[in-house]
Amino acid sequence: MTKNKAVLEWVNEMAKLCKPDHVHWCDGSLEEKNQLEEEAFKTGELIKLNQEKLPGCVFHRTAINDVARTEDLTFICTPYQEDAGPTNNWMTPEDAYAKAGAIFDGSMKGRTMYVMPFSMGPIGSPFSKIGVQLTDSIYVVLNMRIMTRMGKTVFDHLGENEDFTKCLHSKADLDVKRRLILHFPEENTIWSVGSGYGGNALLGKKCLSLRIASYMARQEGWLAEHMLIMGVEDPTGYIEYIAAAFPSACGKTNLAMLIPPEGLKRKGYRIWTVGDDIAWMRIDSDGRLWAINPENGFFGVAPGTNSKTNPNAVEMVKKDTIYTNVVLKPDGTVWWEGGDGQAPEEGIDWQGRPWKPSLVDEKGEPIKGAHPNSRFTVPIMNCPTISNRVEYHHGVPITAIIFGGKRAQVAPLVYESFNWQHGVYVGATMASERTAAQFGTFGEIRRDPMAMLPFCGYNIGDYFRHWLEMGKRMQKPPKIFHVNWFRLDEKDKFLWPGYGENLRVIEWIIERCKGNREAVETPIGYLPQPASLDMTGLDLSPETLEAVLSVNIPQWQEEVKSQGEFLDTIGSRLPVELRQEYEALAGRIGLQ
Ligand code: O2Y
Ligand code: MN
Repeated sequence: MTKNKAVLEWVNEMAKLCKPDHVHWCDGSLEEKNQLEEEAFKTGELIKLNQEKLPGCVFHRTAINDVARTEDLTFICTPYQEDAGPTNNWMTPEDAYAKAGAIFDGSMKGRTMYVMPFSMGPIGSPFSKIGVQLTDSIYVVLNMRIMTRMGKTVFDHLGENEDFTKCLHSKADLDVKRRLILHFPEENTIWSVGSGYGGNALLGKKCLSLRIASYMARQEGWLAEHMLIMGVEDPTGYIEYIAAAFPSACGKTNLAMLIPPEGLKRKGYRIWTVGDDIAWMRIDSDGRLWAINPENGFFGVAPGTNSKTNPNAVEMVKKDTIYTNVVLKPDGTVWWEGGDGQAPEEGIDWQGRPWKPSLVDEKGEPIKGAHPNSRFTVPIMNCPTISNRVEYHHGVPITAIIFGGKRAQVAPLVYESFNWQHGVYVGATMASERTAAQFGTFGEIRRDPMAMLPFCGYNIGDYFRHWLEMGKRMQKPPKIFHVNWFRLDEKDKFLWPGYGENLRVIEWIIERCKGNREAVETPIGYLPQPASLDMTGLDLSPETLEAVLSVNIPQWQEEVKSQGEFLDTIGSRLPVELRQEYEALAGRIGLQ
């Protein structure tokens, strides 16, 4: 399939280590997909779903100890710890290769090693990067086939070039004690062993497109970010594009596929989805920032996805979808908590056990049928709102960058930073409150700079420096905003209705970028005057709108103190400009 010497030598070397019975070079064809599915149906790795109701859909259950990314087992492997920085787990490359090598050794005996050439981004685009993943999991091959451009064309494009990311993956024995997700940015290499799921195993996603790509992006002068990209078509038919970073589990997929509320739909607004998770952004000759989505599919969370939260997602997962860890219904369809329709009277839960909605655990709590991190993997082309520019080699021009967190208090619905440097500070200090579903104390603040805390492949201080330098190189940088859809009132009720209504805020953001809307200057940035948000058709009292837009000074004094403590943890590579932004904010808020 390829004569590329570097590929052939590396595949040989890895095959010697993992000792598979067979090596299969993936061409990415439909016949190959069908064959692999048939094989996986026989072993039980996949279950064929009801093809009348869910054509082209299949179902998979992971091992019960393998249901999410494992940040504590994820490492950046560089000779010096300082280069991985204070926010990453670190190992020397020697230690990492030795530890993981011992687990990979013979891990594919009795199995087939699949060789998958893949492109992140349209094949041939100057934005795109090529990877080759080796894996012993058919489930992983079929997911990568959806999430990336995978197959022989990628090798044809690579030719003799040695510039590709070497991605080695084996499920091995799925023992969590023998699981490691290792990144070698200086060697353009990823080794992942002991997990068969999600971000741990689909190496084009978080491992390549964020951790390795963020390192490349710094070297090469671009940005690899944990951001959705969406086009907002205004009533004149003009489309502005925005990129938005939110920590995991903040509704990025829903926002990327938003359906305008009636009031704004009547005005003529439409949303076009470019991507829901990752943005690669470069400065073009027009001095603007242009973005592509390097992925080719969505790996979305099933629970909570329904016709109210995301009607487009409900539509797109009706065909050609891989479902993972949801409830299997007796009619060969699937269900999840927070999905459409009633829970089935009976079914099989994500662990393969008989399940019914009335089951409770020893504490009397309902037993969930679908795992909270259960997923659908679906081709981007299934999305009803897909942008016609997803295949454009230069992507889309970005007008605004939005940072957001899940904050019960403090952060108002929206504010605009004063300039690029202040915007970088806003992104660097953004935070979410931990929810009951996560590790740690409920309500505890987790700072998640640019939503990249688990994904930045190098020292976060250098990453902030890179953002500041990017701003200096752009003649027309995007404006930077912060949003918070999750503010609560004193009875713990959301002040803002969210979902489609968020377009009202996005409209204000875009109009601000065009210089068309008024704003109030506050110590934290520019906020909308309540009258400058279009509230047509939304029943929200003026008092509630005022509350969700309020800047509570005593709360902000505490917040700024906590931001300062976070900056102290970054160490000597924290850019002085961010310390200056802190001092300036502290002064404005009356802290000094
Ligand atoms: O749990 C996993 O392995 C998947 S995590 C994930 C998947 C799709 C998009 N974003 C994320 C994330 O954690 O940010
Ligand atoms: Mn994500």
